[in-house]
Amino acid sequence: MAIRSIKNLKEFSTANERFEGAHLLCPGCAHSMIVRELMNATDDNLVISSATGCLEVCTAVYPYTSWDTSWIHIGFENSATAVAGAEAMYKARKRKGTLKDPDAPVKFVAFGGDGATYDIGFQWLSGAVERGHDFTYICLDNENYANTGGQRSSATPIGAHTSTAQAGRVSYGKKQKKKDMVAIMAAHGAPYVAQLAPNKWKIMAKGFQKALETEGPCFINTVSACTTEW
Ligand SMILES: Cc1ncc(C[n+]2csc(CCOP(=O)(O)OP(=O)(O)O)c2C)c(N)n1
Repeated sequence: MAIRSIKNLKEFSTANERFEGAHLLCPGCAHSMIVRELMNATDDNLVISSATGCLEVCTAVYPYTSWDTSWIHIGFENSATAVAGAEAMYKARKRKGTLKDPDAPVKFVAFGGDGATYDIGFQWLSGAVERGHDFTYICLDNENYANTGGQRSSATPIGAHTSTAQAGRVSYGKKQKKKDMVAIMAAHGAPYVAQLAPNKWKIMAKGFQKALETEGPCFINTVSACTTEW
């Protein structure tokens, strides 16, 4: 795998412009920082899928796209399945010798919000990890269903105020604890799992590179500050 040097932030952050700036994510939203950092972490070709959520609705507003790479938009629930299917097809075509450039290095990456990952896409993610596809799943964990108005998810921490778990006279907010998704993915036997955040950009970049070069299904939960709902 072609790994980018992560010594210098300025060089690293402009290394590989495959995610265009003119998207509609909120100012300060960490989703775009996480995506850009992942795409800057390698020079390999990327096949990316995005679940429905803030990332998808803000980066693919017809007829424009921010994605200067292969990109699949799929339903809220099955980002993992979409990229696992692409990976299986790639392997099959490589075996049959029908790829145009069989030696070009390619990595498969699925993005999903916490609603897509912890709740509605949970069984699809679990299946793709159990089958052992060679891909990296990155959860953009802003701890709520931001795209649809800030509803609670199972990644929302206890006590948080959301539009469907309100704090006030009757309740202190969400009553359940945050689901430990990283532990659940580790229990699947995933060869690499991590919890990362863009405030420590070098650590996050190293984690991305580790996941991309590790064979098999890797899972990274990235904490993505939500400027609208937090
Ligand atoms: C099966 C299904 N249920 C509900 C929706 C409506 N929906 C679209 S995006 C979204 C919220 C996404 O939340 P999350 O995955 O946390 O990503 P975020 O928008 O916070 O980045 C919902 C509920 C849908 N598109 N499909």
